[in-house]
Amino acid sequence: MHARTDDAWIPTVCNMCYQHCPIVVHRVNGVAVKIEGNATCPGTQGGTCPKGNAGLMKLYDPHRLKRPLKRTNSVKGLGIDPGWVEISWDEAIAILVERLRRIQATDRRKLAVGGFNPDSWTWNVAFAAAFGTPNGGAPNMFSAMGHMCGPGPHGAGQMIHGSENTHPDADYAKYIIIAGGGAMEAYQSAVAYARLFGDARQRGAKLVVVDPQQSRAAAKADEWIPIRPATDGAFLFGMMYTLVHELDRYDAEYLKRHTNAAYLIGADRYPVRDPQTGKPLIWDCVDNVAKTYDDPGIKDYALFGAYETSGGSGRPAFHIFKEHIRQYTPEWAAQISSVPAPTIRRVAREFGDAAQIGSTIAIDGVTYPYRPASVGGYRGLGAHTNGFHSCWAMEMINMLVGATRAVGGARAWNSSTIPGPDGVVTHYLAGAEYEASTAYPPDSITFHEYFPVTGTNGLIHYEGQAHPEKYNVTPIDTLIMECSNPIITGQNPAVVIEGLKKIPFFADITIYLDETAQFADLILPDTTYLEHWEIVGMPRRTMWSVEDEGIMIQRPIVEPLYDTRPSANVYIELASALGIQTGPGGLNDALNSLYGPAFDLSTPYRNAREYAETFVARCGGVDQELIWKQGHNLQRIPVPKRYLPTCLDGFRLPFYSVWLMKTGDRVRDYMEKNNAFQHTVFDEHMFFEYAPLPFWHPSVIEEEPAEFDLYAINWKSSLGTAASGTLPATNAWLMEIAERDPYATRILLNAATAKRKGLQDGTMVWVESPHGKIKGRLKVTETIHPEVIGTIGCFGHYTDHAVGRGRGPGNFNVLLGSGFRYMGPTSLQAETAARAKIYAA
Ligand SMILES: Nc1nc2c(c(=O)[nH]1)N[C@H]1C(S)=C(S)[C@@H](COP(=O)(O)OP(=O)(O)OC[C@H]3O[C@@H](n4cnc5c(=O)[nH]c(N)nc54)[C@H](O)[C@@H]3O)O[C@H]1N2
Ligand SMILES: Nc1nc2c(c(=O)[nH]1)N[C@H]1C(S)=C(S)[C@@H](COP(=O)(O)OP(=O)(O)OC[C@H]3O[C@@H](n4cnc5c(=O)[nH]c(N)nc54)[C@H](O)[C@@H]3O)O[C@H]1N2
Ligand code: SF4
Ligand SMILES: [Mo]
Repeated sequence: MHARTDDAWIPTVCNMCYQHCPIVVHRVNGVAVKIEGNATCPGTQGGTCPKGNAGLMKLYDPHRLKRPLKRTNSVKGLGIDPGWVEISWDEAIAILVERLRRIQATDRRKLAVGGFNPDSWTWNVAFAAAFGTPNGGAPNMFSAMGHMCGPGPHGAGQMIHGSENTHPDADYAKYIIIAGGGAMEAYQSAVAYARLFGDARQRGAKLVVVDPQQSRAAAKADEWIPIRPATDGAFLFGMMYTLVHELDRYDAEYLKRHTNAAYLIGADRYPVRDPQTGKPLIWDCVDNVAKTYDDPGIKDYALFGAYETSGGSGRPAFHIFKEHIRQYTPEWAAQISSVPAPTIRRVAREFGDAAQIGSTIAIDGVTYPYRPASVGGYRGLGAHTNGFHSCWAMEMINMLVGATRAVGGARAWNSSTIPGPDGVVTHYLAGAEYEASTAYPPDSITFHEYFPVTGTNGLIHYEGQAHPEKYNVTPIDTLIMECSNPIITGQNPAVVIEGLKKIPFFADITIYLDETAQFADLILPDTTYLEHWEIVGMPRRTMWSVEDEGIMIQRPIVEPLYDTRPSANVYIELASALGIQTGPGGLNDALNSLYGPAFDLSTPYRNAREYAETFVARCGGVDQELIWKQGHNLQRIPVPKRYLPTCLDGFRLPFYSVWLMKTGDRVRDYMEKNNAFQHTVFDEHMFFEYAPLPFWHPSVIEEEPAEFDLYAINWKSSLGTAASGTLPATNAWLMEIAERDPYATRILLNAATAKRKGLQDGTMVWVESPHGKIKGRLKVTETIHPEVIGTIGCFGHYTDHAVGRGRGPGNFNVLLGSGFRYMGPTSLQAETAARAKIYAA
């Protein structure tokens, strides 16, 4: 027995996924021995999920990289030995600096910086900005994260309420519909949501989960509604039909006052404007006259009718909406989604009743609108080619009953709304950025000029790099990518490999020699979150997805185990060597634009620790001591910032999206003016989603040949998947649990379907799509829709770094299509479901 010379519980922040739950880590004699939740966090109240708990196995993983590596074999390809040689950090940095100096002096666009490490992505964004390359703004550059994750939900959330995501206000909800979100496992903080949803149900709230498989959320819900993949939009339109056309149930007052639903729309689909002021007009149905939308003398707004005004004739946007959804009856929706029409009608009625339209609630002595019903969802709803419109339909139904930003209704990830034109809120995707970046050929390989309604693309970068002539983009020379393994996590590995081979120089900041690292020229071994200093959380200082805001700081529990360096320190060192750390436009300046003024432009801070300490000193206010003591000063977002009417600052939500329509017109103009249709593979298809109202269109997978009679889907479990670390396959503890779980490493098929196909539980089967096939062991179950084959998580690793190598059902993503056709035409959202068949192996 050794004496305990060191025995401490140290507060820091989890990075086993991006939710950033505060944790405390027990260190004994220099060894981290236990991770627990940090009880001082209002959202998590001291919980962690299984992944958070298993973080020690990441720190002490024997497969971790131990020092920098240089490639000696210039030929890159699958199964080709890179010929790694160990080098010193000095040499590694010198190689990179030399290369970056050359790019700095010639064409700065030739550098791309990306990847997504939830801890430290702000560093690569800031570094790219300071370097002056347009190929870095999206934090997801060249990673899988960009397109496989949330461009559908993010685009729709941004457009409607200025926030990347929408989720139920579980604190006050009475009726929650989750359509395609792994609530309590993945969607929002698993830890906080398990508690919040549990509490809500104990209060009597009803939880309805719409999902092709009986997720853990569905298992804990009052009702599970199995749905055909990629058809949630139809289900939601069917509900809206019932609410509007059958029940006459919608929040007219909310629509009039908090949205632009009463704005008069002309035959050209744009608002009818007052000739004098140029402001949109509404029809005052008491005075029977047109008034500008902001006229303080409005007595009441017309939502229906046709009106002649001095600015032309028009109908209220809501009238147009009602006519538009007349086609979407529950019977129609049932045929598409497989959810029976009576179920759609019943859920719509329950939802409409639960919304308590017209009711109010007093919190802290202030009265707020109370609409305790909402629909939330994430990748299941959005990660399809039609996902942007499905997520938009979710936003519409929430607005329809007055729930968006109301107490008990649909909450936003962040509380910032940006005032836009015509009294309507806008968001960071709109405006100046797009107007400015209209060079042709495009300056960037982000495809931002072609697809302004997305902050996160991904795979299309690889296609642009592999085939620049098809897209008329300038290929890059050097990629610095961090914490990403797109060969496993990307939509289709073949495309990623093709693109990677065409990148002349690729520096990978990683902790494993994973599949993607095999294509690197330089490997910079990172520290894990338990070995470094970092300012974490969204720049706006909220946790990613619990309604807590404040400052969170990671600090090392142990010194870096090997000859590894925190990625932040690499960026700092590079910036310093390149002369872009200080001064206007430098790294410090770029960090200030993300975090608010914290850093002196003239100070050459030496490392991430100095940045973290400066940040706390400048931005921590009276809480500095508290932040150091408990690792954070998180508080619930104050009530007035969360809810209507105060949260909108007098602006309205776009029930009718003029912005999207206008953006479509602008893109078309840009393409036509530049003859881009002649120069690129793009065609009319890229415009069809730009409309003022969402509409139903099937996913591209419905065009696959009929022999692929089933659907294949994949989801994240509480044991892992990706972002970050492709768990459980890279974590010994999680892998051990996964293998004991009867579902986690299997191919799931409904019992009736298995019987029809003569397939027995436990046998080996092939799942084949038009694009690829995987083999695995069958699990026959009642917990999945009869038309659906399911697999959980990311498997299919084939390099030594993953303990899960050769275990599990193979890489689901080989089943997915590739190319622009398999992405959302507006959002570039990857289609993550496939049509497939299943047969005995
Ligand atoms: N445990 C865990 N938590 C995580 C992560 C992780 O790797 N593991 N990663 C984080 C990241 S990066 C993200 S983006 C979030 C994602 O969080 P989620 O969006 O919750 O993640 P998924 O599991 O991909 O999908 C959610 C659900 O959608 C269902 N689904 C699939 N297709 C459809 C469909 O067409 N319609 C409907 N209605 N449902 C469908 C799946 O069965 C699954 O239950 O999680 C974050 N949190
Ligand atoms: N089949 C399937 N594919 C998916 C998903 C899914 O649910 N199923 N989810 C999609 C989603 S939502 C996302 S966001 C993406 C995420 O996909 P990626 O962006 O690829 O992220 P991860 O898989 O989390 O991490 C990949 C690599 O990061 C490295 N890594 C781990 N920890 C660290 C660290 O601390 N520092 C550094 N520098 N490197 C580290 C490891 O080498 C690991 O292989 O995957 C997408 N792909
Ligand atoms: S939800 Fe994510 S951040 Fe929170 S404990 Fe689990 S892995 Fe860590
Ligand atoms: Mo993600």
